[in-house]
Amino acid sequence: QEMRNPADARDLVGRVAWASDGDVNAALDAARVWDAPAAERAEVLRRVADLYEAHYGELFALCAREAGKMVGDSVAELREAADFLRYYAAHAPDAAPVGRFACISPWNFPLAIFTGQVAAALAAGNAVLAKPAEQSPLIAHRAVRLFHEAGVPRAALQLLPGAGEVGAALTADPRVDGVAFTGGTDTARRIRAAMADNLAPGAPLIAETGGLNAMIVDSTALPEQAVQAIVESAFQSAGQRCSALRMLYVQQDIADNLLEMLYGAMEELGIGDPWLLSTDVGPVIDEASAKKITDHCEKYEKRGELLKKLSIPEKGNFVSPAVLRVTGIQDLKEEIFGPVLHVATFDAKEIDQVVDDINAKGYGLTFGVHSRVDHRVDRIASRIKVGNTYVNRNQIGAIVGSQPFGGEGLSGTGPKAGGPQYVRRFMK
Ligand code: UN1
Repeated sequence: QEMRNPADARDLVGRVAWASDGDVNAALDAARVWDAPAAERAEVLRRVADLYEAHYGELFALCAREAGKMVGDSVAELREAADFLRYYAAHAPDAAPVGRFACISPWNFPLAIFTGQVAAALAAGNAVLAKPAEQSPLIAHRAVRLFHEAGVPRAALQLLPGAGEVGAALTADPRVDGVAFTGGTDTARRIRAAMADNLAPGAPLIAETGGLNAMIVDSTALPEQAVQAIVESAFQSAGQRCSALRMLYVQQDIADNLLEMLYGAMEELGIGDPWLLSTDVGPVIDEASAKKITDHCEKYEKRGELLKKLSIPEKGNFVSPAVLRVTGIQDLKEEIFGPVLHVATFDAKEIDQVVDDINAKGYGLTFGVHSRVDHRVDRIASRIKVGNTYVNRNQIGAIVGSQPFGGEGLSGTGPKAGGPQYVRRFMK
């Protein structure tokens, strides 16, 4: 299978052979838990972090060429991956591991989340079967080579690149003892069902899934700060983060001014080749994704509810960052994984109702609030049901160790990644 650059299909990044059923079977037979002492495992994981940092140029290039990541995002990606390695190394327990762990990771953080799952499972001494997203196997392959170079035994970490079939084969095989998964809520449900049918009762599933993340901006918010936070939360990484802002509520008294300022800020975004330092918004991951996002926006445009759209390069999987008008979060049927922001206004008296509407969707990943009234912030934050609440800042880019990341409800099982409970879930 050829892997091509999402910004420019002429750029052939590399080739990958998918794992067959026979490969999955052989890997499960060969898998052995990593029975080195905890201190030694921790030492090796810290060495992986050092190797990642030493190979930064190559990893940035793979992030850009295989996953369409702009330079700032690639730097954050490597930073987070190294942080996960060192943080979980610091939590490596002298206790029995669960056993064979399947780690199924997404393309939107092809190094960071891939590394986070694998590092936690290895810190606890598990045998890992790593299945990266089919859109980003080359980065995962380079990462696994660096794990092995640092001293992780080959039988403790095996790479199984492939599409859904490989994940399905792993999660339905009784030789697997636990699963870590980041991706869509529907896939998580299928994994849970397959595990219930085939794995030992009590096999852990650690799932981090989607969200319909909202932000509330009230009339006391500092507009310049709110606008910067909105632009970053909705459009950075081309909106391809499960933490990204999808649904903005602006108090109607300030809406006209705030939205005018937002459209002006959007005009300043550089959209294009992620390898250029001038680029703020790169392509989306593939054609199928671009089509789904574009179709969604066209539906709103036909109804006269497209408020703002930017122009984009003609070639490559680019979609226009856009702002769409809705009456509220109840209008959103599903997570649109791209640079698309839905906006509604609210009257000051309705603020509790807005929070109830957000909670009623059943997701619970990130939430943002901009206000200079402390008691209002406290009331909203205490009523909203999400994993991560951000006040007067953007709502993406959780920092390992200080901002454990993860949701509740339809957004995930916990424990939070980059938090003190995470590695425990990989222990028996
Ligand atoms: C995801 O997009 O799959 O805080 C979750 C953040 C990241 C999100 C990761 N840790 O933006």
